[in-house]
Amino acid sequence: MYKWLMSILLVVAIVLGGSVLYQNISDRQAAAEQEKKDAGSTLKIVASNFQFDQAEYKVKKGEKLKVVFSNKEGLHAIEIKNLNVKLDKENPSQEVTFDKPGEYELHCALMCGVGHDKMISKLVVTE
Ligand SMILES: [Cu+2]
Repeated sequence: MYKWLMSILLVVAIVLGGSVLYQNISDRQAAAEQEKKDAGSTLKIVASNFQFDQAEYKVKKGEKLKVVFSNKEGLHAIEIKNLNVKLDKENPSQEVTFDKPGEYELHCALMCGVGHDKMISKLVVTE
């Protein structure tokens, strides 16, 4: 009788332990996948004196992106021509879906100094 009870308990313990472990793994997998998704859906634009961190930013048509702007040096703002994207220090992110393929001018939208006019990059929306 005692032996029988012990083996039942043992089986219960194994099943419980196994399901907790499984739950843990699948939770972690889900979190990792979500993280990947988040990372993939952000377009980061960093400004310094007097340029942006990339001369050309590429995005895919139809992809919903969170455009995040930040200043690494100096005080700047951005505007993407014809796309109604305007970001600055107070309003640094915006969710955008780029629908029309093409090349768009991305420039500094805040008079920041002598190099202001040179702060122009390109945003390319590909099919
Ligand atoms: Cu500027």
